[in-house]
Amino acid sequence: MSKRIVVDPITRIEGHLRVEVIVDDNNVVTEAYSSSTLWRGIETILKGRDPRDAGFMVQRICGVCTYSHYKAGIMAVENALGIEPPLNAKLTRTLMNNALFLHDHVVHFYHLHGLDWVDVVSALKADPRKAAEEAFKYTDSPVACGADILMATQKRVAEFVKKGNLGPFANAYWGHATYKLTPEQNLIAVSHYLKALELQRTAAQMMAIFGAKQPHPQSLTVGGVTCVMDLQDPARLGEYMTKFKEMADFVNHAYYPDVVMAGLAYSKEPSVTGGLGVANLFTEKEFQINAKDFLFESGVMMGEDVVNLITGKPFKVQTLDESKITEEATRSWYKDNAAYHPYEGRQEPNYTGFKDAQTVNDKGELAATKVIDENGKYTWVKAPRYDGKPLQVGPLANIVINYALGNKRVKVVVDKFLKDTGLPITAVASTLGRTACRMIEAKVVADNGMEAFTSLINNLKVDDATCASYKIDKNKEYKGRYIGHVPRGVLSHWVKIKNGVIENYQAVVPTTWNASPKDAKGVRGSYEESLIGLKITDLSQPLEIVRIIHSYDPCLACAVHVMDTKGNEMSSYKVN
Ligand code: NFE
Ligand code: MG
Repeated sequence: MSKRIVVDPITRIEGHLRVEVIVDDNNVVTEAYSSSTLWRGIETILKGRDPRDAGFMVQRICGVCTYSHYKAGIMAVENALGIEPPLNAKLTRTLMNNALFLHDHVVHFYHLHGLDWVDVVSALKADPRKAAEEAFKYTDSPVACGADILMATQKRVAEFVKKGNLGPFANAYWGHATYKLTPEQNLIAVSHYLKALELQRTAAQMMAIFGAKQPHPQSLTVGGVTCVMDLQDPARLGEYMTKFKEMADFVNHAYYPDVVMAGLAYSKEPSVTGGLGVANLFTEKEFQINAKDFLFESGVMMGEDVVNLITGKPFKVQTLDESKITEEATRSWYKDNAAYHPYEGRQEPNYTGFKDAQTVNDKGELAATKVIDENGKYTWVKAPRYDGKPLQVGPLANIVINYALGNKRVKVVVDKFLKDTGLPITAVASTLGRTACRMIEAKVVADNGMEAFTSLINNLKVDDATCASYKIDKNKEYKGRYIGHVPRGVLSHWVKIKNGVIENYQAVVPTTWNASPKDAKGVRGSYEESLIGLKITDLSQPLEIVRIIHSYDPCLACAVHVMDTKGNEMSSYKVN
């Protein structure tokens, strides 16, 4: 008899996500549903507004990647109006993007996803002296890993446990059979968890140097940037440099070695060596570092080419044809099911809810509940498709495609990681690979992000332009878009302007691609696809599901452009 497991909500993400899976008699997942249960509709709010305000409004889509949407909103309008911002503005935007990526990826690995890999309670059994030695196996200059710091870390965790309340570490699956780190390795990672909390402040300050504040910076404007005084102030520039180095040092001496350590320990754990998900990958150009170069290039790679790449056969990377992007809503809570190009996109809500079911709860009692209707609509996330096919976006897609393109800055880090872990290139096509690629992406930014800074300093000596001038002709119609790579993958914003105001605005967001429901043909999105074939050790502790979903760094606020305060079902899991 098949059983259904509901994980709702998935915590340590942004927004609200519910995952339901059907498992067979061997506890192997045979079907999966990814559902977002919240909606706000920012795209609708933008209609009729002044396009110069789009950036400010769309950055409210999300409290995490506020800068991504802000920049996307500004650049979509620039693209529509045919504006080319000056180089100083482009490079300043890159410096702010450095802050965002270094912040976001560190927070994801340590504070959101880390506890899927790290058993905090096991760290209590560690010998701090041995742990201090162990840390040197993965880097010659460990961060926050002296025996004294590790002892203090252990004491802090022990105090939580003594109080019978694990504080930030409560309600997890401690002791789960699929945790693979030794107590000493767990202690190292817990110490980095605490250190990374401090560094969140550093990264936020780094963004605020040019952005005035964080979250929701406010120094970008259509045509350029307004932080002119900061660009002329050596003290502000020096402060940026110091904070960048602090973040980069943490990436190189904590994040990198910790992922190597996890890669070695988890290389045979089936719940992370599978789960590639949708094998068609998509990434976009981002991080302009001088007049012509970007840290990352763009491309689309279909599944067979990804397989060919990792098995050493000839492969191709396609150039994006943006006319092939659509979003459809056959299985999403919207009225119009058809697949529309984003310029024509629409989002009139049609909430049909969940269906009634009987459930056995964790006490073995039968109870009435609601579950996803296998034949109906089940999420606020739309289904983006490329030429009718689902794509996976995010660090895995970005690193694999840039590796395939021979991007030297990426290749050097990937090759080092494979050498340090002894993992084969095929290991990239997995949950472990997705987590490693995010770290690799952060390291590429940490190792090269200051090039934009140097270019900016040099350019400021000969050019003081920070903003292009432009005119909006009320009698003309405009359309334009931004397509770029943000921490969770490819983000695109599409705008049509008529009579001087926004006529239609659509955001197609990374989490929308990855958390996509099935489409009209029944083809799954990447979260769902990653779960198929997964064996769950203990149905009452579905850590493997959470680990796979977290590896995408879900942001449902972005995916459905929403926020909500009530009406959320808070059950942790149910089995029937
Ligand atoms: Ni809300 Fe976002 C990023 C965007 S995610 S975090 O990165 O755009 O789908
Ligand atoms: Mg949208």
